[in-house]
Amino acid sequence: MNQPNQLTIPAAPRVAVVLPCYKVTRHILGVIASIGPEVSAIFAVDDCCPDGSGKLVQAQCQDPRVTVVFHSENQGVGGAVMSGYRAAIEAGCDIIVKVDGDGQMDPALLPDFIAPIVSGEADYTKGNRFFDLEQIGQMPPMRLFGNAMLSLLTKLSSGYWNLFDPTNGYTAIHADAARHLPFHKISKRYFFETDMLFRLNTLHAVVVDVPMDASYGDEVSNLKISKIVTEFAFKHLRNFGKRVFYNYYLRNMSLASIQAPLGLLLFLFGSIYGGWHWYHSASMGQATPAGTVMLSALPILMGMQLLLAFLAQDIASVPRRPIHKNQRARRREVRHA
Ligand SMILES: Nc1nc2c(ncn2[C@@H]2O[C@H](COP(=O)(O)OP(=O)(O)OP(=O)(O)O)[C@@H](O)[C@H]2O)c(=O)[nH]1
Ligand SMILES: [Mg+2]
Repeated sequence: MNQPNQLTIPAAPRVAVVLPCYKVTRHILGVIASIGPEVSAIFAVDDCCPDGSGKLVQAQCQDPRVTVVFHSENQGVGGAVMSGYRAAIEAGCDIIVKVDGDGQMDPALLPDFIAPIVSGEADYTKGNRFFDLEQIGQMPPMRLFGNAMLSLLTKLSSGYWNLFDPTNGYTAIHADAARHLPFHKISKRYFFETDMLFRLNTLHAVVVDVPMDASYGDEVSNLKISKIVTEFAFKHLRNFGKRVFYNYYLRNMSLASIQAPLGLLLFLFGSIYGGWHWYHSASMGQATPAGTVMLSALPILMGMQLLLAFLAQDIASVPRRPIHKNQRARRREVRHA
């Protein structure tokens, strides 16, 4: 029988949980109590909570894994998560999972989020509530529609065409990827999860969806869709522009770098030229000359084809090689040492 070589047995990764806490006094102790032994450190980040969630944890939680981090001013969920990431990186943790402090995320699912990172398949994992068709049927139609639209926008702005449910906040990240994130630039409030995806794409990190159950209980959502719609649209557009510039002009040039501007130009020219002539001929009651029709139809068709070709190339360039050094690479390093 083969004796296992001691050096080739991977050291268990140190897993940390970050708990953003804001008005969660009713849930936080229960959430901490249900975090399993696979986790070695817990960072509860009190986001200047008016109800004293952090003080409550310090006073009533005996779990030795818990550290409470306090914010002197409220920063929003993103700000709280990033403080947690910093603390976990400083403590030498390998994988950092974010679980909400309000009890909406079941810590029993933690292993599902960690596994793809440990096996070297992903740098970042996030929940996706849209795998189970039975469950999708039970969701409110408006929520389904809103999520589909948001997902499409996020695919364009983040470059992760393989992901769905972009605002899902149940996530895990490898510390090697977290270390390279520009924390000061990431949106701290509702756009946080989406902006994270854009930032991860600029690092070429691999992101994988983890199927999970949706639970719509009696929680009152703080998200006012009407208020954030214009803000989201603007931020998506900005991220899309940045991403195209970084990926297709600044860091790399490819056929797509020509397809996008040429396609856009032809499409716009054909539409405006054709539209104007159409309006003119219609109001004069004349037939448009065949040459004018050709001059507008051809650029529209060519432009569309070029834009589709650009999208096809963009979809094909979703990052597939993890950036973190996985356990296998570490093992090789140990063996060569
Ligand atoms: N609302 C809010 N939550 C914060 C803030 N800072 C940290 N959090 C924490 O971030 C997590 C997510 O916030 P929620 O308001 O529950 O957001 P959500 O779960 O996406 O939305 P809901 O469906 O309304 O629960 C919770 O654990 C909060 O405690 C903040 O400034 N405002
Ligand atoms: Mg919540």
